[in-house]
Order: sequence, then C-alpha cells, then structure tokens
Amino acid sequence: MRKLTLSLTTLGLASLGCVALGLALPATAHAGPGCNANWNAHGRDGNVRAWRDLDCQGELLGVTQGNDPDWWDASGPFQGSDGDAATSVMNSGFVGGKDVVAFYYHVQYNDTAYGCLKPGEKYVDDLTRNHFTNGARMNDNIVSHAWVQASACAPNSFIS
Ligand SMILES: [Ca+2]
Ligand SMILES: [Ca+2]
Repeated sequence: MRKLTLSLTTLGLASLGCVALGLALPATAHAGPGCNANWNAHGRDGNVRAWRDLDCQGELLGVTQGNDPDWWDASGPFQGSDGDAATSVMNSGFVGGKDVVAFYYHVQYNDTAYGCLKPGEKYVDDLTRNHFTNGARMNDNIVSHAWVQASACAPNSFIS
C-alpha cells in the first residue's frame, strides 16, 4: 500500500510538473526533439536559422544575425535553392529591440505577407501549421527575412 501511494504521488508530481512547464513555455517546448537538441547545443546566440525539413533536420539553409532580402539570389546568408524551401525555423536572437524575425512570402521584405517568430517561442518545428498574413502556406514559401520589433507585427501574425 505504501508503494502504491508513493508511485501515485510521483505520478501526480510528474503531471504537475508538465502542467507547470506547459504554462511557462510555448507549446513547441514539448514537441520537436530535433529542434530542442539543436537549441540546447547553442542556446541564445543572436541568430536566426532555417532548415529544409521538419524538426530542424535536413539541410541547414542558413544561420545569421542579419537580414536577407532574397533567399533565391547569390548573396547573403541564404542563397539559391534556399528560397521556398524552409520547413522549420528558429529564433535564438538576443531579447530586446529588433528581436522578432519576420519571414516573408515575397522578396525585399514585402510586408503584404509575412509571419513573425518571437524569441520566446524559440522555434517552429513544423511550418506546415502556419500561414502568412495573406493566408498563403508558410511551408516551402519563405523567400526573405528581417529582424523587426514585435510592434511591427500584426497580432495575428505570430507563428508557433
Ligand atoms: Ca522544405
Ligand atoms: Ca540571399
């Protein structure tokens, strides 16, 4: 009986711990083991990253503390086949100021269609869940990005 009580208590504590974590962290913290491992490898290092596949896997398309107005062109951190390819993204930027990454559907930061990733969200392990502000799917559709202040993003534009 004592053993049973103990294990129930342990279970109860584990559940409580998960609930507490769920409240304190974004939903992504419980998903995306690949992204989680990548995050743990470098932590908050000031960069934005994007990968070709789900869960921060496959080709690492780019890593930068800067902006890139065209992921298709032959200059900057994202080039060539990096355009229209990202399926998972990470914001490990330093908190404060322009700490949100806006990902755009068009080149040159055209703000008719974008999605914003807050530093506190850390990453999106599966962009198939998300849409740009014009309704277009974000998966395999990002072609430029820029660091912006959170106030530059519409309330419904934050991705997770
Ligand atoms: Ca992809
Ligand atoms: Ca480029």
